[in-house]
Amino acid sequence: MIKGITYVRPAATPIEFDRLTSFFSALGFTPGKGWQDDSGRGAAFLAPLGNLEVIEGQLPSEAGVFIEVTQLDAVREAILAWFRSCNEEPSAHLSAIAETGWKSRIFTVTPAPGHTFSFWAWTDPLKGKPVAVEGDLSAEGMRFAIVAARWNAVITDRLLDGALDALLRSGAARRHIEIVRVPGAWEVPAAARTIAERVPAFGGPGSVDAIITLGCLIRGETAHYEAIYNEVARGIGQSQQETGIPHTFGVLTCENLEQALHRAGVKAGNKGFEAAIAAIEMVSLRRKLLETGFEIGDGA
Ligand code: DLZ
Repeated sequence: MIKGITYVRPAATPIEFDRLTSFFSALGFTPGKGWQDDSGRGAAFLAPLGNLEVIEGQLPSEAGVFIEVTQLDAVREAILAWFRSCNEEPSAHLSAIAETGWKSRIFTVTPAPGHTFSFWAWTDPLKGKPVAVEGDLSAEGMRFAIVAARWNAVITDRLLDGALDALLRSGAARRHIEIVRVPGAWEVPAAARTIAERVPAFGGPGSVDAIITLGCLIRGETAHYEAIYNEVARGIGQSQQETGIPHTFGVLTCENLEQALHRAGVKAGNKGFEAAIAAIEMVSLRRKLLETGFEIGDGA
């Protein structure tokens, strides 16, 4: 199961480390989980998407790292401001913006010797499509509850692991994630509903922004499988609709254990991870939709 790409930049000295971390912090990257031990230290900067691209032919620039952004001019301005804050003349280290051959614009910057990065943006990022309001994938400052069934724990533990991985790597703080275990999928809706009704709007403390529900029902091993499944889905949906708190659905319904293992990340995607990412997106989307003064076409 491929989960993500980490591109490591070795900093030759502590000064170079501080310089590069200051540079990326100034550009608005979501900070990831850093580390420090006897062998050294690391600082992580998260991006919502990553991919590994193999190119035959000429590279678009000498930089080994291409960072896609949505507002190229604003990013370049932020880099200029960063150089100014270091009392340095940027011109030797920062190229002008140029057109590429793939309907985009690009510039290259070398914030420290030997560390060159290209920033680029599509000229028409929507490619003619209408602007949509969408949630972002940063979980910083968000609070979550994960309600996970214990029944079929070999599966639900993996779903829980995937959900935690997604939340923590997207910037959520561990202290902002409440994990609730219930006996089986049947109990998931009641626990989710209790948590959802704790929000201040319902007069209770301990509010969360979203609830991630996890469970695993296996047809071959579950009497009244359809009846249980329908009731679990209905209960979770009803809790979401009646409280307004986003609930994401990570309750697997599988024919057999092998299928459940596949959906829990043994071969491909982990549905717990997906449910957590959906929760982050829905919290962000909900905040945007509730914002006053949003104008259709704003698209920010
Ligand atoms: C009883 C039962 C059965 C047969 N199968 C499952 C299952 O596949 N997945 C699951 O999460 N829970 C199962 N349960 C337990 C019920 O969900 C519930 O916990 C018990 O009936 C107690 O109310």
